[in-house]
This record gives sequence, C-alpha cells and structure tokens, in this order.
Amino acid sequence: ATTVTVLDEIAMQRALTRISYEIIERNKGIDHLILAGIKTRGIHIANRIAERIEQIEGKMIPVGELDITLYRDDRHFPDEVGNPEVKGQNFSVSVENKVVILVDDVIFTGRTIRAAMDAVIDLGRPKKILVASLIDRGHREIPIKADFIGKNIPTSMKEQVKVSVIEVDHKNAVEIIKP
Ligand code: 3GP
Ligand code: 5GP
Ligand code: MG
Repeated sequence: ATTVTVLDEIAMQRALTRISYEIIERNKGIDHLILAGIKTRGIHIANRIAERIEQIEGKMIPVGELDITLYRDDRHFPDEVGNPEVKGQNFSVSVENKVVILVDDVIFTGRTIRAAMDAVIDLGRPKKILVASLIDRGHREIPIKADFIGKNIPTSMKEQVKVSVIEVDHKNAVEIIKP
C-alpha cells in the first residue's frame, strides 16, 4: 500500500479556519449556533472549529457530542454490518430552535450523518441542521450533502482516507492509503 498526504498540518488548519469563516458568514453571526461533533475525530474537529470561531467572534459556541457506531454492510470495513446506530450523546445544551451543525472527519455514504440527524431530532426541534466535514470522499448512498467541506477527495472504493488528529494520533494530517 502507498500513502499519500493530501493535507498536512498547516493545510488542515487552514481548511478548518475557512470552514469557521463560512459558518459565521452563512449564519450571519454565531447566535443560536451549536456544533455537534460525531464520535472520536469529529468531536476534536468540532472543538477546533469552536476555538477558531471564538478567536474570530470573541464568543464560544456550545459543542455537543454524538457517539454513533457503524454497523454497515459495505465493502470497506468488514466489521460494519447494517446501519450506523446512535450509542449515546453528551449534549448538555438544548437544540430547541438552534442551528445545529453536525461535524465529522469524513463523509462517505452519508449514513452516519443520517443517524446523527435522528439523534439530534430526538433531542428536540432544531431550527436547522447543517453538516460540516473535513473530508468528503464521495460515494453517497443516500441523498445527504455536506454544507461545509474542508476538502473534496474523489476516492475509489478501495482507497482509505486516514485522518489523524493530534489528540488521538500524535499528528495532524489527512492521508490517502492506496491499496
Ligand atoms: P473516528 O471514530 O475518528 O471517525 O471507524 C473507526 C475509525 O476508523 C474512525 O475513526 C475512522 O476515522 C476510521 N476509518 C477509516 N476508514 C474507515 C471507513 O472506511 N469506515 C469507517 N467507518 N471508519 C473508517
Ligand atoms: P458514512 O457513514 O458517511 O459512510 O461514513 C462516515 C463515518 O465513517 C465517519 O465518521 C468517518 O469517520 C468514517 N469513515 C468512512 N469512510 C472513511 C474513510 O475512508 N476514512 C476515515 N478516516 N473515516 C471514514
Ligand atoms: Mg468519524
């Protein structure tokens, strides 16, 4: 297998900075905004966007956490059978009438985002739900799109996108692993 770096630490940082500005611009500010990070790496990415937004706007926005486990029947991860399931959430803030932005590291089939939407809707009635993803690798299986994208990486099914965040992986980078 060969590994190709598509975003180094600086490029990753710039992508998250741009997404932060886009979020502020699209929402005409940050009132009523909540970020919902999706399990491991999506949560770290959500926290970084929140930090950047605080640097720009001088105000912190709430970050909630969703734990969604994938049980998919795709050809990618043999241990994934069925649909992503919501395992839990750590949401101390009400989503009622808020603009909730779901944040993940990679959007692929879209099934995780669908499960995350269900989880958020179970918590209340948000005014709007948007999606931000560091990487969009294509191959959607349901009609879901990301509103804010760090980088589009048109992948083949056989390729794997490796997202590393310093909090978990001792570095910040996005790589493609080609078989
Ligand atoms: P994450 O929890 O930070 O999202 O699914 C477990 C981990 O494996 C995920 O980390 C994800 O980044 C990584 N991963 C790499 N390739 C895949 C893939 O094709 N499917 C899934 N579900 N996860 C993948
Ligand atoms: P989806 O449900 O859209 O198919 O996949 C999204 C979820 O699976 C994300 O949480 C993401 O972390 C993980 N995922 C799917 N494909 C990849 C991939 O190629 N690389 C990484 N890092 N994660 C992936
Ligand atoms: Mg993820």
